[in-house]
Amino acid sequence: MHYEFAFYQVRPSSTPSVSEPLEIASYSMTEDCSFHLDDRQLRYYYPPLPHSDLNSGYPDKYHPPKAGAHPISAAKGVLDQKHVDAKAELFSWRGLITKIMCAPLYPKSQWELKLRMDAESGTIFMEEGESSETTYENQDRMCYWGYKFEAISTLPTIWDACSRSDIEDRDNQLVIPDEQYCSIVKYHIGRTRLILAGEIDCVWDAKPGVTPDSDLDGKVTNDPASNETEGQNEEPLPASKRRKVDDVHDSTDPSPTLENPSPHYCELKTSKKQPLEHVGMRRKLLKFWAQSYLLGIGTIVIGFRNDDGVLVEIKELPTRQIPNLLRPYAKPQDWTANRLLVVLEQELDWLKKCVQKHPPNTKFTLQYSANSKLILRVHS
Ligand code: UBG
Ligand code: MG
Ligand code: MG
Repeated sequence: MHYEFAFYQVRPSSTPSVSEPLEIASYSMTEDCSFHLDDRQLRYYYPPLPHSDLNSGYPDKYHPPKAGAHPISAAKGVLDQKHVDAKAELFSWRGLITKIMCAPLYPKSQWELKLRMDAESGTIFMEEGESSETTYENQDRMCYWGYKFEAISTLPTIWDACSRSDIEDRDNQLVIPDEQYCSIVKYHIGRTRLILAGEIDCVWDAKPGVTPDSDLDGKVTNDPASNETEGQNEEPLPASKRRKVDDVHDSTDPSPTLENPSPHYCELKTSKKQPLEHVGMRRKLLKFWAQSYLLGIGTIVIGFRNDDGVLVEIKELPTRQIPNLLRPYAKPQDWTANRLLVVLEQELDWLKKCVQKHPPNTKFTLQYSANSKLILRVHS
């Protein structure tokens, strides 16, 4: 038995209401893939040297990722250990919601996710399914370029508390992508209450509540309990507090507060530089936007590179400016940020409705395979 969701059947609708993603917990993963309920892996943005060569250190100083796809129970475990009793209808990795939301942008991609509704809480947990990731030429080196950009664009603590070598030796340090700092946020998109977990590359300025402590080997710490903000943001927000997709000068948008660090976070990306007239460039920027928007990340820094992996330009962009940046170049058939949010709202409604028709703990796979529709398969 299966259900289908076709993108051409998405009903025209106004952009759904989306509340501000509120961080309810954060944690760190170390190279040995163990989880720590603190901010030890939080990094701080500091621009790299212009014209840096992203090949530097490859492969000698590279420890390729070995963690594999993470089960969503890992993020749920963090909430349990921190005694955060947050409720949601859907609990997933941010990257998987990015996949669902951006599926219409990539009609040739193929992926599979696994879903299951927990009997006790009624929450639908979603995680990676069987991977059918195709490899492409030079993939390992190009992935390294992305990780290397992260290594040379960040510091272990705020600039003031860094040693000269922390700053000047960034190009010589090991590149270890399994070292990660992650944030777990709670909010609603349209009618769906979500908890999403995802990796945060760095903080743009500083994380509220975190202060550098020189006794801790240059690392910073944070009291995990200070993140436990259960109970906030449960109800849909009034119109005046809702997030706007593309209003750069939106005076109603809440400014960063001590309680919520998400707008201080920063996503680092690398990309070949192409003009915005190029459909591939517009599509890529929209995906960068979606990935960051879904965790409430305030800034995206793009390291544009040439074909040889040498940085040619560094662009620092507030996440919410990206839809405005793309607008003058959009063709009538282009997917826009607003349309992707409309699709996502309806996809989430459809998923909930289908899953709730079956007893808890029924297993589902959600498949996308180059046919402009999602297929939800029910397994007995
Ligand atoms: P996303 O999708 O928003 O991506 C955020 C960041 O996670 C990326 O940064 C990458 O640094 C990393 N990441 C995402 N997908 C992969 C991937 N396929 N392989 C390696 N890194 C990835 N995560 C790991 O930390 N280590 C792994 O070895 C790893 N292996 C994976 C293998 C497979 C087959 C799949 C499907 C996923 C794998 N992941 C791995 C991803 C995790 O399952 C998990 O999704 C992620 O760690 C955190 O979730 P999100 O932040 O939601 O992920 O976008 O700048 O390139 P950037
Ligand atoms: Mg990353
Ligand atoms: Mg990144």
